[in-house]
Amino acid sequence: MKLRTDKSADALKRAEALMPGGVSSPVRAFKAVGGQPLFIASGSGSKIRDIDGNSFLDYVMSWGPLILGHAHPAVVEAVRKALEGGASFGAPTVREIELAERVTAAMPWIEQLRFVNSGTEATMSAIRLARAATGRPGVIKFEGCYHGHVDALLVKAGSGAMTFGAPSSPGVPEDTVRHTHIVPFNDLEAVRRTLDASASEIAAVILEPVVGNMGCIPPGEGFLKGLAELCERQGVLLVLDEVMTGFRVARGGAAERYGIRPDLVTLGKVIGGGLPVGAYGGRRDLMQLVSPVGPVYQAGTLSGNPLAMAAGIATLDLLSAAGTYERLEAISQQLEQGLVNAAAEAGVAVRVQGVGSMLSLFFTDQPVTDCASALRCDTERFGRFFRGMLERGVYLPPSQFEAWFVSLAHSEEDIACTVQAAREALKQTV
Ligand code: HOZ
Repeated sequence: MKLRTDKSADALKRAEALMPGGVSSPVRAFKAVGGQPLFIASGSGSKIRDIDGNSFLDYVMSWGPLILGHAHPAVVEAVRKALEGGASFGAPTVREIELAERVTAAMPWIEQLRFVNSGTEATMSAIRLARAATGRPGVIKFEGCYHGHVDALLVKAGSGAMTFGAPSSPGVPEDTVRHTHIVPFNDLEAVRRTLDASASEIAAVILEPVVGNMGCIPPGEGFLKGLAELCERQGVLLVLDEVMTGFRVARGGAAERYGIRPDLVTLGKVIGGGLPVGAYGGRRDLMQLVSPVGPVYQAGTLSGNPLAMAAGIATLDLLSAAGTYERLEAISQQLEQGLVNAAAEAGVAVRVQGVGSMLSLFFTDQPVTDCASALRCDTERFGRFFRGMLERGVYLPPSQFEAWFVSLAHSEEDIACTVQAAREALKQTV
């Protein structure tokens, strides 16, 4: 299908004059895949429509939050009701309690939490808290994991930083990252060596338990449990960044799925149902150090925003229905298997990797287990595939190093259309 792009092209010119790259977040600019970004007008269920009137099956899903699909009626109604009662007060509201109750019921290792406005704020605050609690400055971070654009964590980072080949950003002073120790993902020995050498200076190990920001990379067998044991032995806090995986790979996130108990957890995306939100929480004794109970300062004008709380409550309530995650898992499996078959038919070597309703199709014939193996993928080919899918009405994340997200709104028919599109688009990449 030939896409109409005149209106998006005009919008891009206007946007570029006003905003770097014409976008509010780098990967959206399509620079890694060629072509120009499309300006989206609306979304409903599994589909989005751009301002030129093209319609797409969406697997970006706002980068993860929209697990129910676009504009779910229950979320729309909850937000409408909240907005009619006032958009923000900068004072406590009962909705914060209601969302906190739902989160802590699903993730009992979160004994207390604090709402913030984004995943970046959540990880930044969790690291500050871990440092304060242990009195140590060091943090172990994994190469290719992305925890938002927090200075101390913007080293060998995934997501847009990896997509644009600037994994460690200028503007982050050397001194700020002096205490950030980088190890390869899935490499327990490297963590052990780092801890053996400097445990007394390490406050925390932070990671995406299932990586979504170098494409989807699952933890190897025993990796998370091994990590939890190492942390416990060395008195180092385990911080799970579940911004992407929380309420996504299981109701209780990756901690539930892999049976581990983190000290601190960061959340975002799904718990805000598509509105800006973040949260960090965990052991009560640690959270009691947060201001105003303790001395660790952190605050925010729009934190616990009523609209975000309302969208989150409506979303988590729908997710608690019996069979929800089984259905998500089944439809995602269907997509993964369909993509594997399509690639085999097209004679293209790919790896399809997924956990729950997150997945990636990597242009490589080798397993992708860490940053080094992700970087060996053929990104040019991914760009051709991306453009071929777009022409066929499928909107994928515009980078090899981002995860696709399946929602409860995706039907079996949507998956069949996607697989058919992939069959054709993969052949074009040869
Ligand atoms: N870095 C985000 C996903 N990993 C993308 C944010 C966005 O462009 O919205």
